[in-house]
Amino acid sequence: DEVMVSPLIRTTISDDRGDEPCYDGYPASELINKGYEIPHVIGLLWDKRLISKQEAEIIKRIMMLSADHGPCVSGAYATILAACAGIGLSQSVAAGMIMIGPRFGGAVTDAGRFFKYAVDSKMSVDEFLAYMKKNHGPVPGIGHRVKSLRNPDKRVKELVGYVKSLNIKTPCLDFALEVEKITSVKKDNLILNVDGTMAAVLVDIGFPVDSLNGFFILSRTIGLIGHWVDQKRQDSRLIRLFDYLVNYAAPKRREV
Ligand code: Q5B
Repeated sequence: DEVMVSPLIRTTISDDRGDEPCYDGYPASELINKGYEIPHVIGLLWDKRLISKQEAEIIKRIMMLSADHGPCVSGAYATILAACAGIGLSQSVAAGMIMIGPRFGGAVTDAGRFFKYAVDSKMSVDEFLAYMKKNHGPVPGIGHRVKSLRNPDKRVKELVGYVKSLNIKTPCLDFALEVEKITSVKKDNLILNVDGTMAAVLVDIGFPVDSLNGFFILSRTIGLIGHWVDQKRQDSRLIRLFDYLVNYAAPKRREV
């Protein structure tokens, strides 16, 4: 007798019940044999559409440019710290991943959301900045700890230059660049950063706002794995901060 069971979950992106997985209906083998690449898989699994060659090239460039930014940034540093404490690969990468948030790497979704909101509502840059200041605080996608007008971020210049060379409509990117013109005059490190640039470009090519942080998370995972393997290869020792790196502001030892 057949037993009716109501499904526990519903999926709309993939099916593994045949002899191979299908991503939004496309068999994995066909994708690899017909010249599709990782960005196409991202398009199918994150946005349920087979993206164009041009869109795939943009995504490939975004991923390559944001795969790593050295050992000093919050994510890589956390992974290195964990690796040196003898923690395994997945947990060390997770430690780095946990750092991806509103200040570091995880500003992509909100940058996309707010730039899109401004463009859709036909706000001027001044109106947008006033709105952000009143309602949300720092503008996601703007500002960098070390990059500035005097020390430009080549990744950003490269991506903007490439996307602009394609002669496609880029309303969000254009708006974000106008925002940068105003904020960077106030303070020269308030530039359009890598999160903000990725966000604007990805919104312009139609990716859903909620998927946007995924692009940084996915790309930076490549770097985080690299940092873990690098420490392992070097048989690195446990890291313990030196006292002189800490401002001990607790009260001096006293009697009870
Ligand atoms: N102020 C990124 O700030 C940072 C402002 C602002 C208005 C803003 C800050 C910020 C938005 C989040 C964002 C992604 C925390 C950055 C990344 C990937 C990375 C990382 C790497 C990689 C840096 C000093 C003064 C204050 C603030 C004002 C700052 N940002 N005002 N809008 N957006 N941005 N994150 O230097 O008057 O003095 O109180 O939160 O987009 O993560 O390489 O490192 O690839 O790994 O620490 O590139 O900009 O300065 O926060 O002390 O602020 O500037 O209100 O004003 P800082 P803060 P005041 S890309």
